[in-house]
Amino acid sequence: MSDPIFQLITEEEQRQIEKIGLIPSENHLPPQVASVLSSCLSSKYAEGYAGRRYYEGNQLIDQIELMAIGRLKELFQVPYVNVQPHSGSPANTAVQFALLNPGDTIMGLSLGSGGHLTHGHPKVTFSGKYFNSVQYHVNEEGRIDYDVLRALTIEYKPKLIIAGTTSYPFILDFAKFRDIADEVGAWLLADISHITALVIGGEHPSPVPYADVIMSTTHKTFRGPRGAFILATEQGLAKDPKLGAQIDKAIIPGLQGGPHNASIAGIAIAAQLAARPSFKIYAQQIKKNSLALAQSLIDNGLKLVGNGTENHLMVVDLTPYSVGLGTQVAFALDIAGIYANRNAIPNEPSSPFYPSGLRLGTPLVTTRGMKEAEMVKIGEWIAKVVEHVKGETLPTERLERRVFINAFKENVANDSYLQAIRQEVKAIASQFPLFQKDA
Ligand code: DSN
Repeated sequence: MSDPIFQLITEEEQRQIEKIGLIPSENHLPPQVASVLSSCLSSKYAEGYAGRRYYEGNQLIDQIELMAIGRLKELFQVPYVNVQPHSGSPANTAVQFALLNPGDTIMGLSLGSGGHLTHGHPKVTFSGKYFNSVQYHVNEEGRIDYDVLRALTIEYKPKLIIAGTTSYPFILDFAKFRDIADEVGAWLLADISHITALVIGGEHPSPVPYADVIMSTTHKTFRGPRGAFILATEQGLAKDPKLGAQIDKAIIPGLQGGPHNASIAGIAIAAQLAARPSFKIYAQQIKKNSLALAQSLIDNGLKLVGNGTENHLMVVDLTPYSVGLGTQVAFALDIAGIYANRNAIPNEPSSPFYPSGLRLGTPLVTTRGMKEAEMVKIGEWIAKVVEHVKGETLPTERLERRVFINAFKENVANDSYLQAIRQEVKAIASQFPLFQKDA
């Protein structure tokens, strides 16, 4: 009897085909990248770096890793690349390990303002526990206030400033970040994980002229395998010529063991695809789709944090209906065939676990080949689902919340209104392959 794992994978593929994915940090893999992930490269240990491994038999693995490095150097025009981080959090952690000593001050955007846990979340992460973390926040309009950031920088004199986001719908002004970091001689790390394709495609300003170090996951808009890379720029290396060696050492032996060779081969392939003219068109379409989806949501009566988007994502503010409605809306949308994620809004009046927002992004649907017409329709479906569940107010008593959410989930699981939308969604979604050639 075949292992039920294979049946579950088949069902998951069908789920992805029939539904519409709007999680801004996800993407569908190009077949060329997918094909190397299950290759013999996974069988090989290669601790160390090309030409200086701790295991024999790595002559070809060396060539693959060097090709990945060379392609990324060419793509971003940077002098140093490391492709070994297993994912984004280890990459961010390695940069901090390379640049800082325990107790040094770091500044990153708070999670509640759209930042990332590893950018110094004060309570639950390595970065918040081992360093003196001072977080900056967005203002009432949901935007980074660079004057406040400058004042905080001058007051706390961080050794590292991180410019990076996970649910921030606006352009990051890397030139301003550089100028502010220079006030106190701080390192500037740009975490471009979410916007990598936009940067490559010219749809978002590049941090290369400004940041000292840049990192990105490779499985989001970059459209590669799960993994990450770290880049050091000319100005970073000018500040400290040993910067690259420090980052290498922070990855191994500092933090990780053997590299994931199959992922590194996938990164090399993704980098080559990203250098093609069609990748620029893909990046443009991500943004066109994002603008079209945002407009459709607004036209259908929904409120967006900051009233719109300048990149691939947007956050719906559900507080006009009730505080803490994000979980109910995200769950009901999934029943209706649209998967997204609940998300905190700036100055969240509820909690990160039961937030009042919904984060939506267009990389997945763009890769499938969907365009503005589909975005208009998706916006209408989302508005209908919100309207349908907007009365499902989260209890204010903490202890009652879990019971309420469980009962809500049970009630809507077979809701006929949501099921009807699901059939409409399925009819459209099934017309688009997961990876549209040249999308
Ligand atoms: N988990 C990623 C995201 O969804 O944005 C960030 O690491």
